[in-house]
Amino acid sequence: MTEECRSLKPLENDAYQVVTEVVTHKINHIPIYKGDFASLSPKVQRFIAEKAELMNPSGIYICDGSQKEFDTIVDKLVERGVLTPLKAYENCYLCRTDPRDVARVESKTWMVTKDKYDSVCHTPEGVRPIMGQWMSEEQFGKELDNRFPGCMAGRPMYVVPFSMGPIGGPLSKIGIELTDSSYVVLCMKIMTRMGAKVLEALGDQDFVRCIHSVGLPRPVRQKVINHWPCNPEKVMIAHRPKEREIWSFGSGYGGNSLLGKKCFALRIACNIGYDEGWLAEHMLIMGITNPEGKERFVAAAFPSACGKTNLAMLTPTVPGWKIRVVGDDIAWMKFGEDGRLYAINPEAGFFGVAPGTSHKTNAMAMETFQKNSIFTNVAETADGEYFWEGLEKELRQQKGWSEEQLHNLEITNWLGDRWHVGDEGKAAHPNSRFTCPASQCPIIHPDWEAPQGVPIDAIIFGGRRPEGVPLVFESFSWQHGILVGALVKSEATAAAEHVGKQVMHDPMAMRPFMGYNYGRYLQHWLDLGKAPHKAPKIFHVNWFRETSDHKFLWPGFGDNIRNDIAVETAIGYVPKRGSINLEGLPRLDWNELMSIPKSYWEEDIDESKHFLESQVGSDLPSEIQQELDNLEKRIHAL
Ligand code: GTP
Ligand code: SPV
Ligand code: MN
Repeated sequence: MTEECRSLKPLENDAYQVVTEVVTHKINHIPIYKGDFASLSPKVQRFIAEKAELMNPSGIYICDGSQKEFDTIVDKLVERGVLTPLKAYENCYLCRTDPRDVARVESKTWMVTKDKYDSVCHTPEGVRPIMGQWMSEEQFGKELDNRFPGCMAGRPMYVVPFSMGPIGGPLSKIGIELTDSSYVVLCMKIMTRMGAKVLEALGDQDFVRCIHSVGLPRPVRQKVINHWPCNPEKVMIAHRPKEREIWSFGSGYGGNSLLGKKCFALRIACNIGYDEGWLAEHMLIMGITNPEGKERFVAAAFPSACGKTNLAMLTPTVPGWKIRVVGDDIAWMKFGEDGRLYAINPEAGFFGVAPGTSHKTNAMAMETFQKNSIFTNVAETADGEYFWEGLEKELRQQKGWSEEQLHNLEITNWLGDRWHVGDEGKAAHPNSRFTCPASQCPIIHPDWEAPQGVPIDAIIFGGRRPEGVPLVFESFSWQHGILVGALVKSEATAAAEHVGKQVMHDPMAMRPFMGYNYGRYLQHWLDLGKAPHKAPKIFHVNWFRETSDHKFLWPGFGDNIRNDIAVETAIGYVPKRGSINLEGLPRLDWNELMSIPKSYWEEDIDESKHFLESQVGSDLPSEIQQELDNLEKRIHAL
C-alpha cells in the first residue's frame, strides 16, 4: 500500500481523496471487498471511511441489493451452518439465534440529546420515565468508546443503503446501515428497498446514519452459540435524533439490528415528523371494502404482539367484505393538500410473530411466506417444514395423521434439541418470527407502494385488556381520541424482555418507540388534527376480553370485521345490541363483551390520572387535561 493512501485524510470539501487506483480498492488500510467507493457521494464516503476507521472491519462490502448478492450471502451462511434451508419450500431458511438474543431490549434503548427534556417529560422526583430513556451526550461518548473502537475486527462491514417508503417518494426517507451481520443484510433486503437504486436516488442529500455491530470482534474470546455472535452484556441501542443517527451494539435480533424498522422508522422518524409536520406511528394500514364496493382505509395501533399483522391480513368471516393490506407494523402519515390524512407503509416486508399463525388465524400471512423467507427461532420438522405452537391441528389434518402420529413426528425445537408435540417446553420461541416480502402477500393492496400514500378514514387503538374494556368504542372527538390513545394499556408480550402477564401502559402503542418528549408528541397530534385538516375518527378495540374463567369472550381474528355503531356511554360510543352482525357465531355474552363496569372504570380513571401526572407531568397539553377531567366526570356519573 502506498504511503499516500495510508495517510488519507478528509479534504476540506468533505470528500475523501479517491484519485489513485489503490484508494478505490482500499480506504486507509481497509480493503473494499465489493462496490465502487469512488462513485459514492462525498457524504457517504466520509461516513463509511470514518466508521471503518473506528470499527476496523476486515473489509468493506457495499451492497447492491441484487438477488445474486442475496443468493451469494445465503450460500455462504448455509455452508457455515448459520442458515438451514427449509426444504419443503422455495428459498426459505431457518436461523437459530443465541438463546440470549431473542427480542428487543427496551431497557437498553436510549435517546441521546443535549437537553434531557427533548427526550423525556418533566416527571416528578424519583419517577423513572417509561416512555423513552434519556442518556446524556457525555455518557453516550463514554459508552461508545467502551464498545465501538475495533468492534468489527476480523469481520466484513456491509454498507446497506435503504429507503423507507418507495424510492424517491415524497414521504420516503433514506438511511445507510453499516453492519457486521450478514443475517441483517439478508433481512434488510426483505424488509426495505435496498441497494444501488437507493444510492442513485440519494445523490448528494443527507441520510439517516445507522451503525450496527454484533459486538464480538475476532479473535472471539467467548464461545459463539449457534454461529450467532452477539454480546448480551453490552447491548446498547442508542439514538441521536438531532443528528439523525443510530448506534446499535451487541444484538443481531429484529428491532435491535434491522435499524430501518423501530430505530429509524419510529424513534428517529417521529422526530423528523415533529420537525416537518407529520406522524410516524406503530400502526398497520389496511383497506376495507364493504359489500357495496366502497373502500375505506384504516390505521391501527396495537402494542407489540397484540394483533397488527393478524388484523392487517384478516380474512373476513362476514360475506361480501374484503380486506387488503398496505402495512402491518408502521405507518408514516401526513395531511395532504385536500386536508385528508395520507399514510404510507415505510417497510417492504413483514417481520411477524410466528407462533399462533396458521391457516385458520392468518391464512394470508401463511401464503406470503411460502417462498423467499427467513424464519428465526422457529422449530423444524423432519420433513424440512417450519413448525410452531398453533400449527398442530392443521399439520395433522394436512397429513391425515392420527393424534398419535402427530406426537411421533420428529421435531427440532428452536434450541436445536429433539422435541415432540406434547413434550415439555416450547417448539418455537414465543417471539420467533417470519421475515417475508410484502409483495408476495395475496391480498397486498394494489396501492401499497403509492408514493403519496392512501387516505385514512379511521384510526384504531387497542391492546390486550382481559377485563373491563368493551370490544369496541368510538371517541367523541379527535382530542378525546388522543386521550384514548394516550391511555392504551396492554398485557406484556414476548416481543420484549418483560415477563408475566402484567398490564402495562403503552400509550399510542409507542412506549418502546417514543423518540421525544411525550407531552410534545401529544401536542403535535392535537395540532395536526385542527382545521383545515380533516381529522379521521378514532376508535378503541379490545379483542382480548376474558370471562371469569379466562376464556376469550370474542372469537377474534376473522370475526374482527363485525362492527357497526352506536350508543353514547361515559367512555365513548359503543355499538347497539343488534348493530353488529353476529350471524354464524356461537352464543356470545353480549352484555359482558360490551359492559362498562363502574367500579372498574372508577379505579381505572384514578390510575390513568396518576399515570399521566407522574409520567407526562407538566408537559401534558391542557386540552388533554380537559379531556381527562371530562372523562372522570362522566365515569363518576355512571
Ligand atoms: P408486532 O410484530 O410485535 O408488532 O406484533 P403484532 O401487533 O403484529 O401482533 P400479531 O398480529 O403478530 O399477533 C401476535 C399474537 O397474537 C399471535 O400469536 C396471534 O395469533 C395473536 N392474536 C392476533 N390477533 C388475535 C385476535 O384477534 N384474538 C386472539 N385471541 N389472539 C390474536
Ligand atoms: C415489535 O416488537 O413491535 C416488532 C418486532 O414489530 S421488532 O422489530 O423486533 O421490534
Ligand atoms: Mn411491531
